[in-house]
Amino acid sequence: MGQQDLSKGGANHQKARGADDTMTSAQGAPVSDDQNWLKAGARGPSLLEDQIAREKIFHFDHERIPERVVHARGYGVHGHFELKEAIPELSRAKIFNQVGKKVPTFTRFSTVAGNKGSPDLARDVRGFATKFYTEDGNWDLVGNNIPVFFIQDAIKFPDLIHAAKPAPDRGFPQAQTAHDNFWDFISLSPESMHMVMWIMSDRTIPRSFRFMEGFGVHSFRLVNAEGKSSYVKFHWKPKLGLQSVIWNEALKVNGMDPDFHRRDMWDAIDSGNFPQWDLGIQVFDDAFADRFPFDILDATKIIPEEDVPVRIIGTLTLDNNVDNFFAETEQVAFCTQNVVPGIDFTNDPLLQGRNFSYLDTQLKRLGGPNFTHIPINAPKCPVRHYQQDGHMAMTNPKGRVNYEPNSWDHGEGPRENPEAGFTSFPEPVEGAKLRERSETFADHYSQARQFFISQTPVEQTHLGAALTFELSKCDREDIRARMVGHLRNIDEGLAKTVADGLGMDELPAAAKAAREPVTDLKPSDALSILKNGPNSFKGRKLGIYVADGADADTVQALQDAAEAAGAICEIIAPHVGGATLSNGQKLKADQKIDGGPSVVYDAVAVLMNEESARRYNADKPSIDFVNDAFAHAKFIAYVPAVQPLFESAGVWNYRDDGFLDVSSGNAGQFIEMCGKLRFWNREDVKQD
Ligand code: HDE
Repeated sequence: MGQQDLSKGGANHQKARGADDTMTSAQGAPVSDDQNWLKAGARGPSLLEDQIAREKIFHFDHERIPERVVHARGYGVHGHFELKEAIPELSRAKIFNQVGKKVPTFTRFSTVAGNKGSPDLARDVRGFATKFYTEDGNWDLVGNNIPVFFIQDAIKFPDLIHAAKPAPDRGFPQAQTAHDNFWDFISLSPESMHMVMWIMSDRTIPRSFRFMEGFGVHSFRLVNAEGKSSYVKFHWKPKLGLQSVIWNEALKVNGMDPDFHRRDMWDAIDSGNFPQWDLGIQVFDDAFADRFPFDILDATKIIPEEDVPVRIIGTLTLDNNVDNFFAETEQVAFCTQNVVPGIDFTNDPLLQGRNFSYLDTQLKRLGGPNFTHIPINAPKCPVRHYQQDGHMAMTNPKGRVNYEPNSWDHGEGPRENPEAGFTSFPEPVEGAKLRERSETFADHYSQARQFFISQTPVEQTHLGAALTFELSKCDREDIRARMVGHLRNIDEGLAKTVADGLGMDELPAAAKAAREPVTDLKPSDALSILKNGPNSFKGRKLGIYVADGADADTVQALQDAAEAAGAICEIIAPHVGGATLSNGQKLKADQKIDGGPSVVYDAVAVLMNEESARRYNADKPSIDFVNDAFAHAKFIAYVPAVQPLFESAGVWNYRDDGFLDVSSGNAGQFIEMCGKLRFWNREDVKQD
């Protein structure tokens, strides 16, 4: 029998119970009293004899499992992958062989450095891991929202993570890289410089999981039925386009709603707005690899989309929230080694190390080798082997035979199958055993520069500000100087901005480059977020701050226009009970103003009569609502009556083209404006 669903009235212990819903112990014995421990006399000592109470407490005491050593904070959702273009000429993987084929999936998004309870909008890389339950077993594509990584060799991973996590003596800072240990390590690791550009860009403060890309990072292999191999890089492209928040906004969101990203995902799926990503592949051969100026085995490099276009072959739809966070999101065990016939590894030294680490870590985290028996990890295809026993074994095979070859099963038991089974691509390998980094991995600055020059001016400004902020949290001046020395090899202007921002008297010497950088790399539009925005307000959220006297038609028109654009609308009011509109109608609020600040919306509207605007013009949450929306370059709809409030917020005289007076039936025009997502011109304006 399954667990009782406590959401269906389990709390009312006094209600007379039918036989079906009687509470039981874990052993199934009916429980008569779940409120009182067995005692010797009503005021006497509790008795050890109480097997019911002891079992309950025992189980509670052991509820925790170790959190993931990285990517502890995460959020998982179910979905499916549908193939749009078959590629049998490239891969014999069954998931890629038939257009229209649907494969169930489970995707977990995560931050890297923070612990399980850390805020969602930490400046951090996001994990984007997908388990495909294919008919040939589970394929795990364990990627990030950034296509490169900090290090080139897995042996450095523990150092990187130790440096990024809280310092071991003081146990802080939590979920942030703005501290000495991180920048010390990074400034001593020139190979990290390309990744540094990505993590200091707005990629690490995504607006939502729904608006970010995913990347498999490494070069993998696709292998077809004839055994021919091609290299491949995997990409996830969000259908809703890319979007990030502003750093100041992220800091405030983390205080206001540490669950901002998981709530966004839950709400989207719960309301039927299923997020989708296209799966793209960049396919190339040895000839390309040989002429490419960087090593395709080096995970600190991308292959620009201009060099090898991304070919879309299918779509991931996330359409089902989990039933139980622990059972699914916590217990899911991704392993990079989980590939299926037709997909294979390359010699990328980072990938090779990961193939050990992920399996190894599940043993510690989930407590034994049988984690594949846990439903979220169990393949959805037949599983036949002679592995047995171990902690928590759920699916031991029946019968006498547990080895092979054997003469018991008359050839009917599981046997290896050279045709259908996984075969490693027979790449010829030779070489002396040595601990050495290939010379072809030595250029650390060229693609860092390419990333920087591919950004729009707004994005370049954000990147410079992020570096300045992070390094300003770094006490040791020699570390700051070492970092600026690296920046000089990437872009002199950026180095100067950061040096000025840190108040340095002079520019430190440029770092010594191990190899002369390739200087003529062209900008790549695919690397910019703003060049890949959606130009639509679909899937975004409008916050309408309504107080008494707001014009009912205007509120309705905005709600209708937002809905027509596929956006979500929330009403905020001084009281959660709502506000009385011009027509006397009481409009219920989704949020009270101090629980619904503008930072959690993509655009805002402020609608009230003049009396209300005067009443709230000294109200701090109301002022912050307007002021933050302005500071974060959001589009703002208003009516003339709000002047007293907007004056208090210091924005009335600064109304620019990102503001729209919506009192003349032009709500649709406002929602169209919002498709640009932010009014970036405002970032130059200084307020009083
Ligand atoms: Fe991971 N990584 N990683 N990583 N990683 C883990 O596995 C590791 C790397 C990534 O939602 C751990 O199950 C090593 C790159 C994601 O459950 C661990 C190296 C990329 C997740 C581990 C890397 C990733 C993890 C911790 C350097 C992007 C979360 C818990 C060689 C391509 C998966 C766990 C989830 C999790 C090791 C580098 C992505 C310890 C040794 C590069 C998305 O096994």
